[in-house]
Amino acid sequence: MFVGLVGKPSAGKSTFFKALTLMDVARANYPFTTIKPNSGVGFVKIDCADKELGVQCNPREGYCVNHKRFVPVQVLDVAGLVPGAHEGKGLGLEFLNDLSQADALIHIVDVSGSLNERGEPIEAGTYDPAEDIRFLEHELDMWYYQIFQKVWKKFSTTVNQTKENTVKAIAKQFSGLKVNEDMVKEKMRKLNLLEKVITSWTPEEVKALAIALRKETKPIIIAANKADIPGAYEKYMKLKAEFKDYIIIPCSSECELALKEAAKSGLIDYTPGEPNFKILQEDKLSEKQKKGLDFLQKSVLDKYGSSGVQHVINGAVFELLKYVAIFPGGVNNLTDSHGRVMPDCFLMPPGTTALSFAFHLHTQLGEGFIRAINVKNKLQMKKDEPLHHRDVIEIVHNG
Ligand SMILES: Nc1nc2c(ncn2[C@@H]2O[C@H](COP(=O)(O)OP(=O)(O)O)[C@@H](O)[C@H]2O)c(=O)[nH]1
Ligand SMILES: [Mg+2]
Repeated sequence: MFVGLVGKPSAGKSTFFKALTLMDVARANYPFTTIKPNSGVGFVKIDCADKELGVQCNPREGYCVNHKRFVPVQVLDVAGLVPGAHEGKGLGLEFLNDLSQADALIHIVDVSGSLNERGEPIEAGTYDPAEDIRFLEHELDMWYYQIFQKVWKKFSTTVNQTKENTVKAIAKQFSGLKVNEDMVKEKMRKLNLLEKVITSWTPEEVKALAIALRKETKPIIIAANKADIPGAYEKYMKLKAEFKDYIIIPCSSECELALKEAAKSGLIDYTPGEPNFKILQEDKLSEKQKKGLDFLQKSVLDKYGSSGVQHVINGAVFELLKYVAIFPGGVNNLTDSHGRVMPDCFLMPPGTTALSFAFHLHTQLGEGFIRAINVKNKLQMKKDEPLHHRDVIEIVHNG
């Protein structure tokens, strides 16, 4: 799974990315396998299941503090998108194509209203951030439509001639955008296209399908960033009232970054997503640093409950995508062959069953599946039973 950061220039994408992916190497385990400079690893935060089982886990990837487990998620920082991006404005098409395989998008919005739609500074508070939400969605919709349009004539003719199943053919053709058969079928049904010969679809019908599939495959959560700036709170509240169906979370990337950096250098003790931090080395802080920390506590943490960055990534994975975190484990043994206690935690899509989880762990576990056991209550599970968030699952298998 990977999550893309989008937004206009200077909205704070790179600051958010840095705040999210900055790692306290003393704490986190993660193999550094960065392929691109703008791709990194952030962490979702969950209540670790180790507490209920009376153990202290030892994660192979990520970390666990006070039974709060931080599970890795791949994140991509995409360069700024401006109106007209889908037509190639500001290298927009290149940047959009980087997002093809993303499962969800975090839209970083400058909620203080100090930038115009191209990301240029203007008088603070004079820009309505609602405009950004509208224009970005339009660019994403048009990007999909254009990908469809480009191939449609040739593609639909071929499908018609070869009498290929339309749903299957569309899913295959656009699988690079994470489109699958179930989605295509559902959207075609809603648009009354299931019975219609593909070569007779109108451009409006092709467009409607492209947009419906965009919404499904690139869902968006809004990070109302720069919430620390005076006047931002009121703008955030207004945005929330206007976009009731959206998940909008106030955040200050700058605050999160400052706290993580202070924690990394040992000045404070701070766990991401918490409403407080503790000063560890008072004598090493300058007056300016003390004032800065005090400002962050009062104008961000006390006001919003946290810096919001952790809340945003958790929101993307658990609220927007409705993923569940699953721990493999044994009723009689929670330790792997290297002595690690509950080493793994997997983020799985909604609808994951005991059997599909077994296949995810290893083909052999899926093929040799006998039964699954819920380790928390020791009850046996049916193979097609859906798993729940924070379940600990033992797979009993042959071979
Ligand atoms: N006050 C404030 N400034 C921020 C915040 N996040 C980013 N910025 C500032 O906004 C400017 C643009 O940030 P950057 O991350 O480079 O934006 P990008 O172009 O979207 O990647 C920089 O000067 C940041 O320091 C925030 O949460 N609060
Ligand atoms: Mg940037």
